[in-house]
Amino acid sequence: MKLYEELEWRNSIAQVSDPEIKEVLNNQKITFYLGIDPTADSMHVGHLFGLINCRRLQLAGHNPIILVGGATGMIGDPSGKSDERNLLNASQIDENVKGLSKQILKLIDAKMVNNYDWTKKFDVITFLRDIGKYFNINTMLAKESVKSRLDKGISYTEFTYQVMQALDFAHLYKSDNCTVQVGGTEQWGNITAGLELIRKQIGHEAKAYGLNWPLITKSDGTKFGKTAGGAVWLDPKRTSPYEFYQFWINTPDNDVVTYLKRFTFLTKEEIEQLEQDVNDNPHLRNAQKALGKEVTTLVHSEQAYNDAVRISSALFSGDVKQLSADEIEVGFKDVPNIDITEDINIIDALIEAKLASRHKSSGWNWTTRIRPSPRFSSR
Ligand code: 383
Repeated sequence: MKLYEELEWRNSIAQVSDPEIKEVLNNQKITFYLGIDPTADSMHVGHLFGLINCRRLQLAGHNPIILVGGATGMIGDPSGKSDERNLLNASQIDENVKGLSKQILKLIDAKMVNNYDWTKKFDVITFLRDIGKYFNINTMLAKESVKSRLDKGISYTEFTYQVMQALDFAHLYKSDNCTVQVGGTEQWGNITAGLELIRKQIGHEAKAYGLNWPLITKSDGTKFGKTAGGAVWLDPKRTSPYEFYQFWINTPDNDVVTYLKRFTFLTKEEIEQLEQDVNDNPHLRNAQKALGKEVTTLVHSEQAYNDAVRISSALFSGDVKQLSADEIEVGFKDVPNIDITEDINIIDALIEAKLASRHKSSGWNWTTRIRPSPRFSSR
């Protein structure tokens, strides 16, 4: 399978700026980039999908650049956001750039750039005269990221974001002959702003392309990448490898095959085999186990994966004696718990931990209904 067909098979292409990109990706060697804003000091599983896609392009011979947005992070991308963002301060952004860069390099051997390096040189007059003139307000207003905010309001700061991202693409096109920008679907407006700027600055002979991958959806309609404990982060201090593993292991049967395609480097044959297994032996959860193994090993390590499996099966069988105190704490993090400071009877303890609820049945009799505690998945 050629690269483009493989990306399609892996449900990893939502739209492209020009069908010609298929020929470019399948038969040429190009430089492409993905941008990540330093809004936190860690990436989450949504970013992981992007980096895995970049890795697929790299394995097929293309040359990746990962841009960390030291400049754009100061502005705030309105794309996909219904509210104005709070501005982050410069030292926070510096910290975040460091955290992200370390994580990125662990996943992909890419050239890393920071758009602060070329954006900082602009003064207001140069920016408005040399760059602003290329942008048409009607086009800018028509971008989904702006249009969807017109009722609620959007600051001039966030409105300008698309110009900043466009500048980056034009800069990398010139400095590195970077001809493709990739990103999730909500980045379409920013990516096409860059394509337009390149055409206006360089001319119609300029060959540049945009590629979007789809937003990951879940069959039950809930948001991908969130658990009861919040977002699923790549930083083991935010989301332990055990929780990370549990997240993948708990993938519903309806989603597991597309996640295997999107998040692992298993081959088509291996995934088709697992798909067969979901149909024939769903109770064995072999596809979920393979998914948990591949992604946990990729992001953390084989050791972390082995530990996660051990914690999971100890908790499932109830044999917690074999776990260390730290492992028990990790395993019980999202389980209702209370601190017991003084004598408390078991019923009150269960109620306080929200494992049971008290309800009035009749007259003076209070009864306690015990709800089943959240299940651990052994697998
Ligand atoms: C900044 C400057 C550029 C090119 C891109 C950027 C960042 C971009 C953005 N991206 C998201 C982020 O940083 O905000 N404006 O969190 C996410 N990406 C990728 C992918 C995704 C997007 O980093 O869909 C998920 O991970 O595009 O939400 O010159």
